[in-house]
Amino acid sequence: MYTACVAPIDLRSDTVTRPTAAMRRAMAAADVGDDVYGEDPTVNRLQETAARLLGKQAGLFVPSGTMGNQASIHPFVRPGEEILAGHGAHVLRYESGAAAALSSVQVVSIGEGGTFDGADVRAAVHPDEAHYAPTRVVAVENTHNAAGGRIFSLERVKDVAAAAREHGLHLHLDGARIWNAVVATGTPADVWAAPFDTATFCLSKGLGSPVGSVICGSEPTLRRVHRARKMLGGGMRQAGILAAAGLHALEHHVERLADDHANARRLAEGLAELGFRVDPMPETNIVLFDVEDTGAFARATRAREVWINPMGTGRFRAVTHLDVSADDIEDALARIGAASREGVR
Ligand code: TLP
Repeated sequence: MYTACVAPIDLRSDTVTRPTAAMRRAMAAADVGDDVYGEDPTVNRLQETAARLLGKQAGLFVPSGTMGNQASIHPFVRPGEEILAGHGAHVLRYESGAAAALSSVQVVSIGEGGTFDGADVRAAVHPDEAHYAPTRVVAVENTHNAAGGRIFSLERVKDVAAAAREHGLHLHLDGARIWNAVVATGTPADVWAAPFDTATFCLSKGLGSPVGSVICGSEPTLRRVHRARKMLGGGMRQAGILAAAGLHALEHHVERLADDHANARRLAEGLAELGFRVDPMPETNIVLFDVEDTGAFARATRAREVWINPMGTGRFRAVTHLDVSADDIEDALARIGAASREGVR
C-alpha cells in the first residue's frame, strides 16, 4: 500500500478553510457586546452590511447555514405542512431531518438536477383537499451543492417566484454559496435575492470565515425569524468576534472566489484527461466526478493525502477554496494520476 509523506490537499469542502492572519487580527480587534440584547456593534454592522448587499431591510447573524435554513422556515409552517425543494437540497438531505424534527413538516423534492421551474412548483402544490399536506414554502438552493455548484438561473428563479406568489408560498433562498453565483455571473447579490422572502448566505464556506451565516429579509419577517433563532438556541452573546471575521470575508474574500472557480475548472479538465467522467463541468467551485471503485479510489487518494469526499457510490465531490492554490490543484492531479496509473479508477 502506497503511503505519502506530503502535505494533505483538502478538497472535502470549502468549509475546511482556516481564518487568515488578517482575519484573526480583525476578530481580535472586534468591538463586542451582548447580542441577545442587540448590543453587539460588530454583529449589528455585519447584519446591516448583509442586508444592504442583499437589498433587504434587515439581517440576522446565525451560527450555521443549517440554522439559517431552519429558522427561515420554522415561523412560516405548521405541523403537517409541506416544503418544496430541489433534488438533493441541503434542507432535504443534509440537515439531519431538521425540518421534520423541528417544524414537523415534510420536504418534497421537485424538478431535476437540483433546479426546477414555475411549472414544477404549480404541479407540486396540492389542491385544498383533506388528503394533502398544505404546501407552504419553496426553497431554492443557489448554487446547488449536490448538483456540483450549479447555478439556479435568474430566469428560473423569477419563474419560480411567480408561481410561489400565485399560491401565497413563502420563498426561501438557501444561498450558502450565493457569492459564488455572484462572482460566476456578474449578477449582484441583491438581484439574486430580490424575489425571496428570506435569503441566507454562509460566511463559513467559500468566504473563509470560521463560523456563521446571515439571514436577510423584511423587518416583519425577520422579527419572526429572530424568535425562531432564539428557540433553536442560536442567540449568541459577544458574537462580534465572529461577525468581525464575516465582515472581513465580505470585504476581502468575495472577488477571489473567481480563483476557486478557475481551480475547479482546471481540476475538472485534469480529471477528464485522466479518464474520469466529470459531470457536470463545474460552473463554480464544486467538481463532481465518477469512479469505478469507490472504496479503492477513496483509499488510494487518502494514502496520497488528497482528501476528497464520496457522494454516494461511484461519485466523488471535490471542492476548491481559499486554502487550495492553483499549484495544489496540479499537485492533486499528479497524485490522482499516479494512483490511476496503478489501476485505481
Ligand atoms: N454543506 C456542507 C455539508 O453539510 C454537505 C458542505 O460541505 O457542502 N446549505 C448548503 C447549500 C450547504 O452546502 C450547507 C453545508 C449548508 C446549507 C449548511 O451549512 P452549515 O454547515 O453551516 O450548517
